[in-house]
Amino acid sequence: MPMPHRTFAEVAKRRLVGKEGSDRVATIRGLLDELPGYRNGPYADLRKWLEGELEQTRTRGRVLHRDSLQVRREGAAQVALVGPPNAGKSSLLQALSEIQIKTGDYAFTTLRPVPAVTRIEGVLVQLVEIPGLIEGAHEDRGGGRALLGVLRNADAIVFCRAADDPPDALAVVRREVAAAGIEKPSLLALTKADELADDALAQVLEDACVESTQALSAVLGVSVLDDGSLDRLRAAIWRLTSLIRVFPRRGGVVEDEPFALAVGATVADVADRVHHDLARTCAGARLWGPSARFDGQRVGRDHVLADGDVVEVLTR
Ligand SMILES: Nc1nc2c(ncn2[C@@H]2O[C@H](COP(=O)(O)OP(=O)(O)OP(=O)(O)O)[C@@H](O)[C@H]2O)c(=O)[nH]1
Ligand SMILES: [Mg+2]
Repeated sequence: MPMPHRTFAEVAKRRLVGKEGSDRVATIRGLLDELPGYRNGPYADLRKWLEGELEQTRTRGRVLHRDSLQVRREGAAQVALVGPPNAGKSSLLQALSEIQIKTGDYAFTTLRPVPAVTRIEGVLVQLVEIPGLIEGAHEDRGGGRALLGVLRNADAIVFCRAADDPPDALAVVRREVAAAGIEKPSLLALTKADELADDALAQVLEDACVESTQALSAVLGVSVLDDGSLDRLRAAIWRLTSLIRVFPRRGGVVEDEPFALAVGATVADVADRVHHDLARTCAGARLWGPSARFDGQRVGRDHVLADGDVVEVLTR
């Protein structure tokens, strides 16, 4: 004698509460097995409902899986390289870091976000190449939702476009980023600058500055063959992060590795970086550098620091 269909429905709902993924799939399969095999009537309706649940659970699983391309953060900031296929993103990533990655003279060489760490101004910054943003990406074309998800997580964006490509080569990508509601500090790198003569490049730079008035903090030409241009790009990326470097001084010795702190950071924040306990006992600091009025100035714990300051924390 089968369980009355109303009871069955109650039992099924109760068993599914709080279950997700493979657990939910297994529970639904079990219920389907228990269900009497009538082709019509209330049991058939229950079967249809359970089969629908099964399909939905599987889709949710796939979406969850595809949306989790997330790149593990490293370093003080994460900066995304975004641009049309073949813009030279991988080449830049490689030139700015130590990784070996595939570059190619054809579109879509890179298929997944690729992270690499670079040292800028003595601080480690993570760069991530976001490949393959195509028209309709914000509606998940080409797996765009997951890629945009990675971008959403970044602190800043370097838009890349080959200097000898038409200006609208980047338009699609910028539209998709905007349509996804992503706004970050950003700059435009006109790549492969070596492919153009100086005056042609100057013209492209000027045009790009005029066209992209919105939300670009810098436009610069770069070439992986020109170290000077890469240094300028590094400096511009650093400014995008809105971080300052503060060098701790201990026992009269300035450390090589600066702390990267948010603009507005105080002496107390430095103390906290050294050690949480130090944040409590910190009475102020001796200070050298841009925010000091003179070398070794005594300042309080609330003193706001500037990029390049050297700080020796004093305790009570
Ligand atoms: N002359 C010159 N060629 C470059 C420069 N940077 C990249 N290239 C060339 O441009 C082509 C594409 O470079 P990639 O770095 O693979 O471009 P990408 O944007 O990563 O491309 P996808 O991953 O396919 O989207 C390659 O043939 C590179 O050698 C540059 O500064 N100067
Ligand atoms: Mg690439």
